[in-house]
Amino acid sequence: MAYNISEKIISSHIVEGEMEPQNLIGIKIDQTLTQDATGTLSYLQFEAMGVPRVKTELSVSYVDHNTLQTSFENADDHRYLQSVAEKYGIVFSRPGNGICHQLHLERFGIPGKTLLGSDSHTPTGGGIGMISIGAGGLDVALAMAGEPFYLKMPNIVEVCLDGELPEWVSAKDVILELLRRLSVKGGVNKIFEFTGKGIESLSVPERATITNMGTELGATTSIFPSDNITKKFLESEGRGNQWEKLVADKNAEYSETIIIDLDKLEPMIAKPHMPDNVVKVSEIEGTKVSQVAIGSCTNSSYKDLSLVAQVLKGKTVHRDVSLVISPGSKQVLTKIVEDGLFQYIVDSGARMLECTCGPCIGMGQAPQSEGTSLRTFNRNFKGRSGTKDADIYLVSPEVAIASALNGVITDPRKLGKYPKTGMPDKFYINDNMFIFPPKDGKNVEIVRGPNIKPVPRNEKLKDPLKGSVLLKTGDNITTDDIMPAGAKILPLRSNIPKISEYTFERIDKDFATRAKEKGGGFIVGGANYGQGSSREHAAIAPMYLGIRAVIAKSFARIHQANLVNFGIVPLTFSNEKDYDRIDFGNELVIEIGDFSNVVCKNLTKKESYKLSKSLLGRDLELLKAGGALNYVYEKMRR
Ligand code: MIC
Ligand code: SF4
Repeated sequence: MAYNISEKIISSHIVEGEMEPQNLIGIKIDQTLTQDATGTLSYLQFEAMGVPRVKTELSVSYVDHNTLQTSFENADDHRYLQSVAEKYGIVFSRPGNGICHQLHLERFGIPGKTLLGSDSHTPTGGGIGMISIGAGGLDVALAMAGEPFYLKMPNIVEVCLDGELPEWVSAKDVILELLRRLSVKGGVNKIFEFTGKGIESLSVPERATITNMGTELGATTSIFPSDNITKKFLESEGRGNQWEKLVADKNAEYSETIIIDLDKLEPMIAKPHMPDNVVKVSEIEGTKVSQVAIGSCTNSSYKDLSLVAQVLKGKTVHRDVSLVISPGSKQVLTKIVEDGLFQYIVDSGARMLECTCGPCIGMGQAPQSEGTSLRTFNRNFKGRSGTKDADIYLVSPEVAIASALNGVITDPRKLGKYPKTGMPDKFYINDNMFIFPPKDGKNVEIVRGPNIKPVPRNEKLKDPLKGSVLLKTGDNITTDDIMPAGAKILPLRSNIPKISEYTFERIDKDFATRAKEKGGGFIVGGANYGQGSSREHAAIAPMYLGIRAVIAKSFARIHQANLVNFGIVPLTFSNEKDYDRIDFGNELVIEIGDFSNVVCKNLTKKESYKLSKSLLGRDLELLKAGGALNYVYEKMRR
């Protein structure tokens, strides 16, 4: 049997089900990662499982999101995470060390392994040839407890990169082009596997830029082969012995093939407020810019920053632009210092930030009112930057830096000679910001700050479900819409009763109050409901407010799994036109039965609709139990 790369890794990790497209499969997880904003809940749930030590080959707990520390909560969370890591055998990455995905590539990613992370951009690891998938914190906790990870076997799509990227055009433009073609829904239940001559000119961090933003396509994950370029990267990290060749078999099959001719690609830009609102930079050149932000898990590698520094050499940032730069890791920062490149950045007037997510998650650097911010990040959802009326554009480092110098959106090809960039043969390696766990953590005491509250649980599924429509939304609602992030709300991630007050805050200020007054109810959504972040909070908070079901045209993968995990029933319309018939405030009764014939009676309008479920066998068990927590505790107790 000829296998592609994804099939090779999945078949060597499958523990349940058949590797047939759209089948439920369970796979063994070799490595996990968490970050602080989702990690606290993940570990609270892990603790409750009563497993003395993680059962994975490697689990890493990174602190990179909530580092602003405007009050005690974040620092308390960091302490909690550090103590949990020590107790249960998890590597702890201290704040300041870098962004989880960049660090994982540098220090821990291994071709051919599986990685599950409580962050939607975990597919960054596909750049080094891993099957790396984003999931809710509970699924990651289960993987740490040695349970398989369950998913629908995706269709494997080949993306063949022909030719070579022209100067001033880079990996970011490849993924923006894919987003332009396929949209933010285009990758649901798919794995994008990259092939072709074009991949030979892409270094591991460039590949990772592409797989990172496969998440914006809604993909399960994306992956590159493990070849000589991967080998060189691992060698530069002093990990050459962990390299293994991993390429698709000659006659491997794919569900479809997409071809991108790199030679013909131009600098691209995603306009406000969606990552798929992509046009050529040349089409909107000249728009005034007030902020440029370079960094995030998409574009903060040594390759990115060395380009930026060389362009900045001897120049000054435009007087009307604030340029902020956050390196992806301490290693990247050290390397640009060592090469003398840091000096060019500082001289230019750029503002250096710490090696964290920072502005990407709205932790500082909100743009000015009605500002225009160009960012090398992966998401430009309305309001995510912290300024509601700002326009956020997503670009490559090349476009970002050209625009920062000119004060207007600029096609970087106008800058002239392309600086020599590339990856070094050797990085300076200093793992002093990782704390490796002791052999035995039995006596470690877990430190819990006052803001850390137990994770609430749902009740068993009631049938029929009764209540009113508390909110009706359009298409592509993001988890940032459901549960916003930013410097004010993120510190409440470990406190569900408190954070739930902000549910849907940006769309409907009164949602939480109304939900409480009504004792819960339903949400009606459009297509791709819950796209974006993996935050479980977008499911737990509505659950805490009494939401019993979400009826939508379709769901994003991770959010649907999170809804099931917390016992909120995700239902879709059998006939999409029924979406138009249900209105805000309508009283509904939903008869679930055995899930084979779900009927929604609209008492207000005296009509009924047929609903479907795109759920798999195991999901139904979880829903009946009132969520995965109940189900798992029940199972473990038995
Ligand atoms: C994001 O980019 O939205 C985040 C913050 O990294 C999230 C996780 C979170 O909400 O904590 C993600 O992408 O999963
Ligand atoms: Fe951090 Fe932004 Fe990457 Fe999310 S997308 S992990 S917030 S850098």
